[in-house]
Amino acid sequence: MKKTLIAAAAVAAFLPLLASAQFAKTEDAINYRQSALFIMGQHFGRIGAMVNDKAPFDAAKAKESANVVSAVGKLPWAAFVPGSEKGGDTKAKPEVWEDPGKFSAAQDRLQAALPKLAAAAETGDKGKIKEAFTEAAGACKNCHDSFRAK
Ligand code: ASC
Repeated sequence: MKKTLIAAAAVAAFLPLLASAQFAKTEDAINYRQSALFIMGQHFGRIGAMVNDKAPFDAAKAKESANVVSAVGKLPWAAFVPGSEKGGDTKAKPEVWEDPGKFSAAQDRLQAALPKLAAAAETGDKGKIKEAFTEAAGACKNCHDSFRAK
């Protein structure tokens, strides 16, 4: 029991290090999260254009983009590693690291919204997709407002 506790404490102590170790350097972590967010923005934007009548609605394309956003939306967060507050052209605010609970809650809001967007896209119903898109856009904006510099 005691050994287990000591082992758990040791693992917990090194967790930030393990997370950081996924990236060879700080710039890689910043590039990784920015790349994932860029792909998300591209595909999210395509859905937005369609549901807001800026582009012809194509159910198959909406579905493809929703699936991309849903999958890639899982990726950026692990790249906000300690020490990557600076070191590239990051727009991440210090609050990402200063208020991890709030940052985590903002991620949870997106993670709740994205499967709904994917499910709505599965139906091919433009109205349902628009509704789910709006909810997801709210989650994007919520996080940007608090954690991304303009
Ligand atoms: C987009 C995009 C975002 C979000 C955000 C929603 O299309 O690239 O970051 O929507 O603007 O408010």
